[in-house]
Amino acid sequence: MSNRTFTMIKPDAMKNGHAGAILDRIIKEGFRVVALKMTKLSEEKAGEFYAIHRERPFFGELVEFMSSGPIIAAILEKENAVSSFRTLIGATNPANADEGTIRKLFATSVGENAVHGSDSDENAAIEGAFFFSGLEQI
Ligand code: RTP
Ligand code: MG
Repeated sequence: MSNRTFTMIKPDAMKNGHAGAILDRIIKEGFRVVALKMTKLSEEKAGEFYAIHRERPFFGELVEFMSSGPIIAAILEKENAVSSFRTLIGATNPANADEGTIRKLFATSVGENAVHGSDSDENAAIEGAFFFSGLEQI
């Protein structure tokens, strides 16, 4: 099992001023920041990142939302990083997220849900490499 995952602080959380609190929480939960940057996705890049969802009814909205403003992308390290981070962020729909999870605290809706977390070790590696070169991973 790999010890790395990939996350994004999504445009809603950036716009609502939650980026600092989210990063603080992630670090306090024991994740080490391996790489981090603020950037803005074009529609094309957002579509490429979420290509797995291109047949889903929400794909257009997702691409529009994810390219609507700046994001923070980061690679994180911790034991069982992928599952541990998904527990920390909570369910996709904040209405179903456990108390105290990042999405419960900071998400707006099922579409605008504050953070991304990789769903497998394989995708964590692919998604990390989408944003960061090897030299940028400390
Ligand atoms: P993520 O990939 O962003 O960490 O979220 P997730 O695994 O919890 O959820 P996933 O099924 O992978 O969906 C990716 C993102 O698409 C948006 N979404 N909108 N309107 C909708 O019903 C709907 N469903 C999903 C969300 O932004 C979700 O995080
Ligand atoms: Mg997902």
